Amino acid sequence: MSDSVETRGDDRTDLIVGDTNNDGKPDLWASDTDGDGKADLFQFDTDGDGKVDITIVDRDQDGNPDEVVDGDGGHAPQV
Ligand SMILES: [Ca+2]
Ligand SMILES: [Ca+2]
Ligand SMILES: [Ca+2]
Repeated sequence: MSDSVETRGDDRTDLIVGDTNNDGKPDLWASDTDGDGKADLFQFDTDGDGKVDITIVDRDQDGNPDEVVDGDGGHAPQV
């Protein structure tokens, strides 16, 4: 179980979905949770199993992480 993190909003729009290791599966997400078009939730699948390993929340959207947790933080990407 991973800790759950609080995000700015309850919506989720994936602004960026990346496949950094080119295995055909997404492993990087930058998402907007409050509908203002700016990313405030960043997630990384570092071991390539399709599940998020690190979740970073930038709650004030200043570009600096405000909270970092292991796992998806209760915000698993929609596949
Ligand atoms: Ca946002
Ligand atoms: Ca993983
Ligand atoms: Ca911040």
